[in-house]
Amino acid sequence: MAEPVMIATWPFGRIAAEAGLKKLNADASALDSALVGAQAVEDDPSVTSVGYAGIANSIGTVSLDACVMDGETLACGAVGGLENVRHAAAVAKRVMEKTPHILLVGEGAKWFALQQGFPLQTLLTPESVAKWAANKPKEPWDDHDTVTVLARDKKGHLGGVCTTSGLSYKTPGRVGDSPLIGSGLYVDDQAGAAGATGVGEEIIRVGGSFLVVELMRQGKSPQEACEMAIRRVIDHAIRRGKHPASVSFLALSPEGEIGAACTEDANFTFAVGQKQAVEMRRAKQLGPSMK
Ligand code: SD4
Repeated sequence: MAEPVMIATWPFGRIAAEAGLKKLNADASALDSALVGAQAVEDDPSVTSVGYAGIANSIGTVSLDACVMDGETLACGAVGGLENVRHAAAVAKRVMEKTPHILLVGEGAKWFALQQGFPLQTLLTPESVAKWAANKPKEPWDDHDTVTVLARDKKGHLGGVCTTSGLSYKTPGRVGDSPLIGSGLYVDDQAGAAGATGVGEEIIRVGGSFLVVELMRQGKSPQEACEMAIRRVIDHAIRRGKHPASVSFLALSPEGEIGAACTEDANFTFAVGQKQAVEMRRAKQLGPSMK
């Protein structure tokens, strides 16, 4: 029997890891457990960048991106630009289970969610509206954070979930890395699982999570793979004459080994749930000078 492990991004990853680890320890699959963890964050109004009470786009609409992936079967599903449904990750899982497709967006994703019995509701709260009205950042990427949850279950299978309201004040219609399989998340039992958080455009540009998993497939440890992918992000920024944006990668090997790395701007912490306990760790930060 494999030792269950769950890792999840940012301080609110603790909420995910605590909820998800209980499921893992109760013999649930990696994907189901990761979904329970991610959903606990989607439901928490104190988390203002995921699900209910997520920060709105430039016209005050909360628009969610999410995906799920199963490492045993490579089954996956995703939603982009989903409005008025708080459990975006669960809708993504239904896309995986109930349709021949992988990604549904916008009105179509909402229509599908409704058809599947998900209630429609406003995702705004008095507090999130007040924050939106008062705090417009200089750039959309000044206020964000995604929960990405990776898990290994007792059978040794891997699963992952990624869910977010994306960059605050983003352009209406903008979709980030989080619902894109291979960018925000990639999971393959035969190589490993990886997830991302940060400025989605920079993650998409390097095919982030797929890159990390492919590096593991070639024999790199999760830590080495995350660091190599972050160096790729930094290199691409430098080539374009840009300061490297906030980007972080998190990875889990089929053996349960953990890796994490981030750019200097990210200051990335993540939760690790193992046995009965959850602890917070800080990712290795890489700057241009450390290339
Ligand atoms: C996005 N990657 O929409 C998400 C935002 C995020 O930490 O993860 N922020 O680009």
